[in-house]
Amino acid sequence: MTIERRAFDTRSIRRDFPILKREVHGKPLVYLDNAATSQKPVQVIAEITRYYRDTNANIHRGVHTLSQEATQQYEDVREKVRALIGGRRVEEVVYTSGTTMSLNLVARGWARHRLRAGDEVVLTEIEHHSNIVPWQQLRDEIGIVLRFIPMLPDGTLDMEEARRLIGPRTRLLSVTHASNALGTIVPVRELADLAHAQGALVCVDGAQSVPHMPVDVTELGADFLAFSGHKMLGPTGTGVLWARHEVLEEMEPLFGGGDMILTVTLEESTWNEIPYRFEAGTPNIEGVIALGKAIDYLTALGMDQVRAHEVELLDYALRRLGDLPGVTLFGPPEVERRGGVVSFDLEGVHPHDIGQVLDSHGVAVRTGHHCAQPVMAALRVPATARASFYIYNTPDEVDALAEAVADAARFFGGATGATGAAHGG
Ligand code: C6P
Repeated sequence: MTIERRAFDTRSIRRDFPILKREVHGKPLVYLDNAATSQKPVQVIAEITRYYRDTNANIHRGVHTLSQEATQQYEDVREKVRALIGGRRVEEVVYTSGTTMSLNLVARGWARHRLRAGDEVVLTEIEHHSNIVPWQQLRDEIGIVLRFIPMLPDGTLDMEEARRLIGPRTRLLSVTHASNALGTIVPVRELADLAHAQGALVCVDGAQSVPHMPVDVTELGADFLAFSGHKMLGPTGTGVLWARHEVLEEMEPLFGGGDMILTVTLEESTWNEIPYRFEAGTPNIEGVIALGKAIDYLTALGMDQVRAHEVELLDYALRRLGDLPGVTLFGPPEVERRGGVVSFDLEGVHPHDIGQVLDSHGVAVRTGHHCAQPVMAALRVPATARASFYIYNTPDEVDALAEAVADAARFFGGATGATGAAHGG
């Protein structure tokens, strides 16, 4: 695949990430656990310090200069988020603590008040737990019905079943844009068109897409979009729920307290405007402001370039790992249909043991069920090993991964006679 490089220079990018200079077990760190959380550039780290040294104050509360400056800096980030995801209005951006909270806000703030017993919410088998559990909780509370679009053996969705499942009783489709466990990129627009044709709304879990590729809420057909700041160079404890203005107006606040009210008497309260009515209490001010720097960083690179870089690494990693005897690769074989995630298994070796051998090589990957147990059940494996890429990863690091996996195969004595790679499982 030919990739036109604009200003994408991995070597200079790496210089912005101090942690990449450290060693693990005497080996250079090869950080391939980016789907769990990304590393942070100096621009983001410095912004947190700058905020506390120069600005620190509570927001929306004071006429004094520090409070006004903090408020301005915090509010300016809403516009950056809006521009990143192509939202129409800045008030459509609600700050949360991360994708999990954003999805819970959709379930509790919107669905709990809008849906009734028998109404259907359509999910998929490849969701992260945070897009399953809140819906199960709501099902148990108000009697909604959950339908799951099944996964095919290659990790893509059964679109024929999707067409059957999305019907007149469907009130919401809530679906991941990119699977954290397999990398599968879901054809959200196609599903959204099916859902909208039935009058249902569409919620997109963008935790694994917004950090890695261009995402436009209008092109996606999303009514809600949830994502986390910490997976896109920003601090932990930051996240976003974007929703169409009209939909946010239909939502009830989840938490009551300071900042989310207009008036309070001893008898009753009225709510502030959107988005403030969903942001009760003192928020993660420095986190949001530093998230702004993370968005600046990604925007300067260009999300199309970020995606192109990851596709290049993914393509190389699939070939390198696929050439190793005993390795099974999960997820769709075509790079166009997956994000920068490689989930794999090594015959005869438990993923946890793979993780430990890799760690001894300085290679950080995640092993386990990746908070996607239904995916593991569909694959009929207890766990997988997962390497996931980002802007600072290099082909040399893919080589280090492949060599460490080959070492794990040697160390545990399995896999030697096994043949090549298979997709699916
Ligand atoms: N996945 C992973 O290692 P939070 O934890 O709220 O920032 O994000 C939750 C979440 C929701 N949806 C998807 C698709 C995700 O990948 C995640 C987080 C991490 O895969 C941690 S479990």
